[in-house]
Amino acid sequence: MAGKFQGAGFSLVGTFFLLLFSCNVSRTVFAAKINVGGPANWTFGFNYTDWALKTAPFHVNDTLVFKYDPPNSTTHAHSVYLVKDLPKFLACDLKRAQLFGNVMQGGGEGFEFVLSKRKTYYFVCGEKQGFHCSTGLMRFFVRPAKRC
Ligand SMILES: *[C@@H]1O[C@H](CO)[C@@H](O)[C@H](O)[C@H]1NC(C)=O
Ligand SMILES: *[C@@H]1O[C@H](CO)[C@@H](O)[C@H](O)[C@H]1NC(C)=O
Ligand SMILES: *[C@@H]1O[C@H](CO)[C@@H](O)[C@H](O)[C@H]1NC(C)=O
Ligand SMILES: *[C@@H]1O[C@H](CO)[C@@H](O)[C@H](O)[C@H]1NC(C)=O
Ligand SMILES: [Cu+2]
Repeated sequence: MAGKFQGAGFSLVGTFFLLLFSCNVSRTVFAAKINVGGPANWTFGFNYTDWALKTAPFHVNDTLVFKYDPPNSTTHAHSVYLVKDLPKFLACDLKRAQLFGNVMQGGGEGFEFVLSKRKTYYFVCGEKQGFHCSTGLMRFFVRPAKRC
């Protein structure tokens, strides 16, 4: 991009202002909405670590959407919790985990979570005392980057 504008007479300073401008645009317009799991949604047995690696980078103010059906006699319940740190994440330790999306909130348009801070978010499904998190692979972490 810089090369193209340099051809048009833009200096480094020009490029700098161009970047500033695109920062402002992306901040207000391009915060992305990302469906967790892509077409698989939020479900047992899908590798969300792999998904997060392939979907990165995430950015501050992007919205994660978790879609999962409410439980009934034939389907599993899912939920969305945040655990505090990497050891708890690796151990699927739900002690003092914070519930964000309960088992009913993933229906319809899904449960939405805005990555509003520049910090690492450790997401896990809290169902069956960590079984969905460990065996079901329903966990991933993201660290949203600044847009610029
Ligand atoms: C994220 O959104 C909040 C609220 O709209 C805004 O105040 C903040 O500046 C945004 N942060 C970034 C990095 O875009
Ligand atoms: C994912 O959710 C969408 C919208 O709720 C639904 O149409 C689609 O069938 C779901 N995909 C799977 C694999 O269940
Ligand atoms: C899930 O994906 C990660 C990253 O690609 C990989 O390291 C891991 O072995 C996968 N887990 C399973 C159970 O396949
Ligand atoms: C349970 O929910 C699933 C997914 O929403 C649906 O396909 C199925 O028909 C439901 N089963 C019953 C017994 O309601
Ligand atoms: Cu689950």
